[in-house]
Amino acid sequence: MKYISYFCIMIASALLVVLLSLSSCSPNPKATTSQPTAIKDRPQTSQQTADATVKIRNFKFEPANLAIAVGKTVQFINVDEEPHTATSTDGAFNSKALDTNQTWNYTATKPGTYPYICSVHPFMKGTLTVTQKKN
Ligand SMILES: [Cu+2]
Repeated sequence: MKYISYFCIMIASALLVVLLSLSSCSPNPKATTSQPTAIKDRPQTSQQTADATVKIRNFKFEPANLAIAVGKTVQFINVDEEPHTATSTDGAFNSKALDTNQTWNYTATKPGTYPYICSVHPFMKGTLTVTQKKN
């Protein structure tokens, strides 16, 4: 009887080891596939050199009015503790929520006047004016 119970324990522990090794294997591919997206998000913050910067500070866009030429890039940086966005009211651009010290670059594509708000705090207002390319 003792041998049989030992045998059972041996089999049970062997099964456990197999199960553990299987379960520890499966999260790994997920981790490696989720890594590239995490890395992809990061370079965007420092990748491009911006032509102008809008700081989001104390629930305000600084400067609130900015003009850039077509093809130029404006970088929004949130230095507040709160998340903020730069969201064009006519849908031309949307930074999505920026955490503290997170940046977002927008390259102007079309001349025009683009009022924008923070979608989290709609009282925050700014205007981006995109001018014709200088020849
Ligand atoms: Cu905000």
